[in-house]
Amino acid sequence: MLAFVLSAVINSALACGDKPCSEAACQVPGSTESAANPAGSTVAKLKVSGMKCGACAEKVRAALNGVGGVTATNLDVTAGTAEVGYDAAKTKVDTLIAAVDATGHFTASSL
Ligand SMILES: [Cu+2]
Repeated sequence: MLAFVLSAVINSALACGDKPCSEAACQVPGSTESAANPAGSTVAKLKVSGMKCGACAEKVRAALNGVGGVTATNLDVTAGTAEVGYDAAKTKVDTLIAAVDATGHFTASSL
């Protein structure tokens, strides 16, 4: 049973790696991640479409964290939202949205 669960998790990660996340293997429960936004950071609330599992969330997180000036990324797969802490002197909301859209699997808009 445990091996099956682990296998499902690994498969979901693979499904999210190369294909759109409509794959059946991707349909595992998502997780809500949480990290504190540092004092002084600006917080953008985004709607993120296409996330179906924790592995999707990790892809979105990696895309957002790749933007210079991003200090924290909190994703809620169930709600389809992201809260992104960033340094407003280094980046802006449009850049965050563009980074998510550039994944090709997910799309973001301002909430
Ligand atoms: Cu997924």
